[in-house]
Amino acid sequence: MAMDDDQNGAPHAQGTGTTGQDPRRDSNVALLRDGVASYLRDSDPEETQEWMDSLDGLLDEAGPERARYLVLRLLERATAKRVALPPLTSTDYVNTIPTWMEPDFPGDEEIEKRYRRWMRWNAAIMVHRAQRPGIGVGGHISTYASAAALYEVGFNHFFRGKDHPGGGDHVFFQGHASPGMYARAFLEGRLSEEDMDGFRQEVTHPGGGLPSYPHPYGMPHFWEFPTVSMGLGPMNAIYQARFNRYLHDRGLKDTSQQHVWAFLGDGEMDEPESRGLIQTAAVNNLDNLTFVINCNLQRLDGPVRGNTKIIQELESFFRGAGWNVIKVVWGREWDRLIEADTDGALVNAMNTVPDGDFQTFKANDGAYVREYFFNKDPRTAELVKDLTDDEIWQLHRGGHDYRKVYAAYRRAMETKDQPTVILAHTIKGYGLGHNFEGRNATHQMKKLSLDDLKLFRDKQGIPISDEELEKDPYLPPYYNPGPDSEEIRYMLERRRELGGFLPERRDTYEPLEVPEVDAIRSVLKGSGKQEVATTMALVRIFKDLMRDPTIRERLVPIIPDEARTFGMDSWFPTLKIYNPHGQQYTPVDQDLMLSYREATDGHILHEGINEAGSVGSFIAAGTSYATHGTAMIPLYIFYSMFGFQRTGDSIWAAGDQMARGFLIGATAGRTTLTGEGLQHMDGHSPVLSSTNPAVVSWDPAFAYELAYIIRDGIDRMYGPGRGENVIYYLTVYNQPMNQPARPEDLDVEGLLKGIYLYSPADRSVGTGAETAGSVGAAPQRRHRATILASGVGMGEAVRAKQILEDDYDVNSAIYSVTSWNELARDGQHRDREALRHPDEDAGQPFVRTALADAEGPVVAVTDFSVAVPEQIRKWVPGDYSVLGCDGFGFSDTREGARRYFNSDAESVVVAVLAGLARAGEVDGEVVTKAAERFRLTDPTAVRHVDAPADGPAVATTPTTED
Ligand SMILES: Cc1ncc(C[n+]2csc(CCOP(=O)(O)OP(=O)(O)O)c2C)c(N)n1
Ligand SMILES: [Mg+2]
Repeated sequence: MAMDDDQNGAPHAQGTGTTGQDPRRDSNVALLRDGVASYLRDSDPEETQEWMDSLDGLLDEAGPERARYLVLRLLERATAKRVALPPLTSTDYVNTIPTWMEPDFPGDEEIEKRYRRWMRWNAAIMVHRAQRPGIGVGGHISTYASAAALYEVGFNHFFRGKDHPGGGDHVFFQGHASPGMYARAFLEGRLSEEDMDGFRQEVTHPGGGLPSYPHPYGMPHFWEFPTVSMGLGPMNAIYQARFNRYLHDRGLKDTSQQHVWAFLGDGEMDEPESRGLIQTAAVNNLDNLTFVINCNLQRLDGPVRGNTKIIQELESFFRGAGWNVIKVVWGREWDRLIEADTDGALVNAMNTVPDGDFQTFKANDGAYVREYFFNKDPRTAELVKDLTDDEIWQLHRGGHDYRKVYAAYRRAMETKDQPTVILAHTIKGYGLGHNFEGRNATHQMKKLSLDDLKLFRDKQGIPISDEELEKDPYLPPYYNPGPDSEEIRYMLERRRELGGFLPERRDTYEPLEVPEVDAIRSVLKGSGKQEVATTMALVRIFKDLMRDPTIRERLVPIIPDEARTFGMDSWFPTLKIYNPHGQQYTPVDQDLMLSYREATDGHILHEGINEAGSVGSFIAAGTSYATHGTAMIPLYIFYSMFGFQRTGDSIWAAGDQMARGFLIGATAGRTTLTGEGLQHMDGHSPVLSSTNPAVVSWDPAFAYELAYIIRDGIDRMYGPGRGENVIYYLTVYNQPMNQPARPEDLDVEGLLKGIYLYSPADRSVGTGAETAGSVGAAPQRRHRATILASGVGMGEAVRAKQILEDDYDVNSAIYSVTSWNELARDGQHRDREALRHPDEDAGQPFVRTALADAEGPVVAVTDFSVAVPEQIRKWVPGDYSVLGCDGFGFSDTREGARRYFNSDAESVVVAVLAGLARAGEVDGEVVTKAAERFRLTDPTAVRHVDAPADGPAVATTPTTED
């Protein structure tokens, strides 16, 4: 297509270049540096041409390498002179910190090297011994072997322990490197040989064993952060660092000297969670965060990027996101060669060799490296002509060089306003000998042959004799010269100076006094004529609780861009949204009461559309009682469909880390969202939440139930004398309803255990606006039935009771089930106790006791899957049937959806009648007729039968749409 010069002519397009061609038609000119210059007006075309000509001349005379050098130097100079240039996202495959800028290494390298080798040995021997006959539980050797120097520089010179006056650092250890941390603790005297031999035998090893990976739950005074589910560590480290800032900015704790370190694998960086939130760290200027990525170029099966270069890829990625990137590619032995590489041939080779080849080099020998790396270019061959093959083999990678690693860490600590990532080039299986180093299978190798052991011992200089190794090749000895040796004394002194051992987890904090439930006035008295959904009630409850200054101070609302959906936007102007930069713009709604307010000391963590990061914040806040000794109460509210289903693994990690707090699955249920449809209709989150042992799930029907559950939850988590590691999951709905007042004779114990009698069979229950709750004695009927209901199922139960009473001669009792899951857990627990101690009375499951007086058939109704109430079947007396909502959700009215799933009042009525028929109390005909009357198979019938429509939405009704 011809270009219309008048309309599209680029303003800069003066001059015709050396070719005389119109530059607008020469893409090589117009798109110089990805279009960077294409929009600029050229104020002096002649001068421009002179510069261009000199570059062309240089290219002709000195070649592209020299031209490249000069252009890069110009860029460097321009940046130094504060000329605003777009950044380069990638640099040469060399160390970012030039040798001349390296600080002196402050430690004793020789001593540190000796005990680092002992750690490598002990870590590998621990795993090897765990493979002994009869145990065979394995472990990983090669990961730590490749990362030992990265950790040791940290342990000896950077990581601050819990006794450090600044409060101590938070270190996320790479999961599969755990043997190295145990090996260090062994040399430090924190673990015994016996402990080491208990690796991966947590319940069968006498006195308890060591967990495979960093699991705070399994080793609560050692591990602080669970990391082994790849991708969670990087993400959670970012949110830990941000939360540390949040605590500081809110004036709750001085965290200015607490650094967050995350040790990660290069393969791990493939996980979307590893990379997907790095912008958060840059946007928040988290210079209290350092990622150390161990780039051994391998993952489990083989190379991370065989054909290209993972370090270069990660450099561009992190730089692009605004991080400070430090590459530690080559050890000090290369310095001299790089210096001698005057024409850039060596750097060119480094730049162009793909990772797969670098891996292969290290699985061979010096001669191979000479042949396939240096000899590819006569200029690089020349560089090493005086080196022996052995000396070529001794050209180390940067991640194994203390000095280079130290320089990078120092720089990271000194960097301001940016998080730092250190990309350290290493060898997987380093130091383990030829059968391990760089081999594709090395990740999975758990055992060393006798020959491997001897070679490994020699390489690491371990003073253990051949005889000792030969004695029992399954049990080669550990090496520990004891606390009096020079090395161990040095090592302990380093830790003492840095504030104590790591990893270490502590959990001492000041408990919180929780206001009594009567402080939650607004919901206990019922909603009167107003219709209020439980989502809205929840917001009111927390508002009431926040009248208590401690609760207000400690509550951390976490919201992934749904505050308006849940009616929480009223918190914006009062609690404010946390932003380390405050609010530098004028909010568009500044004149409104509910203006969008950001502040440096804001309470709300507004995470954007980002459930994964929200759980990261939830974990950081919910473990603050341990990581900071400051109890905080995270309140993370989300679309229930995007909770457990989307971020279940993170919530699992929260349990492992013993987080405490509230997860609120809002707009819950499979029928309540009237129109939102398939991707929003959650019918199964309680099934998913039931699988997480840390999670206590609740499906309350009424606002007053919520008040009791939440108040007791805070007390269980942080109250004096309590301190349970529980995460509360509450499903709340957007369906407006009349909220009854707290019944006078409320069975609080039952409510908090999962079930209580809401409406006895001999009482009537109101369904209208003014009559919600019990309305007096019911007329005596011939039959009895029992209905169990939770959540919005309660509305259907109440309506069913009325129909049964009016039309079918049945008095029914309604039990409110606040937690099917807890009832089931209690039942399972008692059954198990009975199995284990047949001679003892394990007691009755609570649900069986609670239903001891239940009469007639029992029908359960829920807006969730049938599987939820089915959990308690075993302990429900008599005839039990369950109505729930299974299958995909869809968009339609609530009534239509409930008829479709058969979870509505009419379906409950028919289920009760069927139960009565099975008991011989009514004729089968009655059931058939009722089913016909209500047209149970026909969702369109709800338009014609007497289904109540929801009242008009009132001001307090949350919207149903995002
Ligand atoms: C989410 C997840 N997927 C898979 C694994 C299994 N796994 C454990 S280690 C590993 C390879 C790790 O490679 P890398 O991150 O490069 O670490 P390295 O051992 O090389 O340092 C894999 C796939 C896991 N732990 N977590
Ligand atoms: Mg790797």
